[in-house]
Amino acid sequence: MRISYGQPLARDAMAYVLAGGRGSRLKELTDNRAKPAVYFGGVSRIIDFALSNAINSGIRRIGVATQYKAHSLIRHMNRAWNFMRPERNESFDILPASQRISELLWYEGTADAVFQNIDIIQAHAPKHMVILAGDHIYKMDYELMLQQHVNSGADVTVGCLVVPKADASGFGVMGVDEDSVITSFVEKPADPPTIPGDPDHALASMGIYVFETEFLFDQLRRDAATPGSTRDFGGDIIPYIVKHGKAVAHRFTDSCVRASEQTGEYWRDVGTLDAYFDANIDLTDTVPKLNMYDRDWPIWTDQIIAAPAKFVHDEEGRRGMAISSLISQGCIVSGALARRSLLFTGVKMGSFSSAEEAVILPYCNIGRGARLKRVILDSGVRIPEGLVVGEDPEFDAQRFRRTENGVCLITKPMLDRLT
Ligand code: ADQ
Ligand code: ADP
Repeated sequence: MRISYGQPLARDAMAYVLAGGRGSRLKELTDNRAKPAVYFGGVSRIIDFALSNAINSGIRRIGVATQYKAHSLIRHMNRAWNFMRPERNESFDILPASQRISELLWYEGTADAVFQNIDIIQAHAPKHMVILAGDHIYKMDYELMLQQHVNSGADVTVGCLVVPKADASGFGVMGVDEDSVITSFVEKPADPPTIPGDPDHALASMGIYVFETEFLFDQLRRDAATPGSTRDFGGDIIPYIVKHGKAVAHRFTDSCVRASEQTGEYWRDVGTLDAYFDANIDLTDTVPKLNMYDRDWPIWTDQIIAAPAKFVHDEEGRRGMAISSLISQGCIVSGALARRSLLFTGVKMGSFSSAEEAVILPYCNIGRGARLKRVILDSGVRIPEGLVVGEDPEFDAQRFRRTENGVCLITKPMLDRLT
């Protein structure tokens, strides 16, 4: 249940989602689509989490900056997120890097991806800007972060969470005082400073920020005129404000639990194939840490209308079954077995085939007798009859993308090379 604190600040805010990055550690999964467009959890795409959080927090003005291979991302947002009405002072702008400032320049860094669209943001006149990353899986009530921002009198409020020291060098890492004022900020340090009294953990930036709009614009203009700037929030804007102004940390724990029925903290980067695989397969647990069935905090998405998932006996009388699995619309499991697996829209499994710990993206076809274990199948993949993956590491590594944890990513070009 949400707690109301009077006039919501979210109504006068704009969420600005940075969705231009490739996510190169997802390897061939992001060969043709940006990381925010990667499918997650049976029906969603990664960006649906940030966008749903914005809508569920009460924000009604949204901009999304896209750059890298944005085709399926843009198509998805047009289908799923184009319900805002200008009559109600709502807006949804997709902002591809379109060389608005100079015909020679794409978005240089994340700050530039906002700077180049200042005029578009100004037209919507938001009081606050909530800058978000489009590539994380979590539920969070940004209204609470906005309230802290206003109450603390900060120039910028930075969302943060506690991470193990071993993981911290991939983040912006901060030090804070007893009032949560950020006293130091280092972007992706090789040797991350840890939390005083806790040498195993560091306080990491989630890459999400709240600013008063005019202050943000001033900072972006200043940064644009600074020689040598990489035009990045984590690399330039935030460290500058920490040094010259007042930056305050907002703990994720303070606004995640209230966001929904879900108990406990859940935030995942899913930036590597192993992290992506684990986060998906975790959803098949009896009580997963991420509640996707939460009506208080729904994760909106685009779903094509398809026939119900169907489980059939095949002609030889073998049962089609799914155990501890998420099966989407349009799937047919015929005389086959899915266990601890996710079948996204329109997947077909033929007789005597099996999938165990498999993340199967839309419109894949699993041929008769194929056996798949610990796999990620990219969308539209057709697994030939009798193919066995997950039983012979050498065979798998020669043909597919096999990770350290023994997860195999299989894409169409890999299968084309096989035949
Ligand atoms: P990174 O995770 O390295 O660090 P970064 O590459 O800056 O993230 O991308 C942040 C977001 O912006 C992503 O959602 C990405 O898709 C998008 N993006 C990247 N380049 C873009 C561009 N040119 N145009 C539009 N969008 C773009 C950041 C912070 C760290 C923080 C981590 C948390 O810099 O301080 O700890 O996020 O994940
Ligand atoms: P992405 O490019 O992010 O994977 P797309 O929406 O472009 O997402 O499509 C994913 C895959 O699904 C493609 O391989 C496409 O050929 C296939 N596909 C999409 N719609 C259908 C459909 N109605 N029937 C069969 N295959 C489809």
